[in-house]
Amino acid sequence: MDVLTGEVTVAHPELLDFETNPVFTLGVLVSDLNDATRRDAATVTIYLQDVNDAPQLPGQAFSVVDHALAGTIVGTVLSTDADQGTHGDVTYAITNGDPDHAFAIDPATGVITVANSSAIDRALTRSLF
Ligand SMILES: [Ca+2]
Ligand SMILES: [Ca+2]
Repeated sequence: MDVLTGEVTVAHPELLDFETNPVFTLGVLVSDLNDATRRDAATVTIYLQDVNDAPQLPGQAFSVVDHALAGTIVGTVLSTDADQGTHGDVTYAITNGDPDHAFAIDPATGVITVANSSAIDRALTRSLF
């Protein structure tokens, strides 16, 4: 806070995290520059406005048996999102690495299933020869 103008600015942005602490209550003192005994104090409340944080997706590994039937559950991708409410909603998609659509991912739950059993076999064949 500027001593003369009273302007409140952000000094340490890393401390402003809505998910950690959404409200700051500051004790503020005003003093007469010529006579510090003439003063008043009050609390100033600062409410952080939530911003939509990006979800975090750590790398994960699953295994599935060869010749697994379509519909077999391979695993559930786990992600985190710091936000509450609709800003915490996420959707999943497979974007590459599966040209034959051997697998499917549930966009809402992150559950990966076998979508095309023969595509898994083809992929194995390709990698063997
Ligand atoms: Ca947030
Ligand atoms: Ca979010």
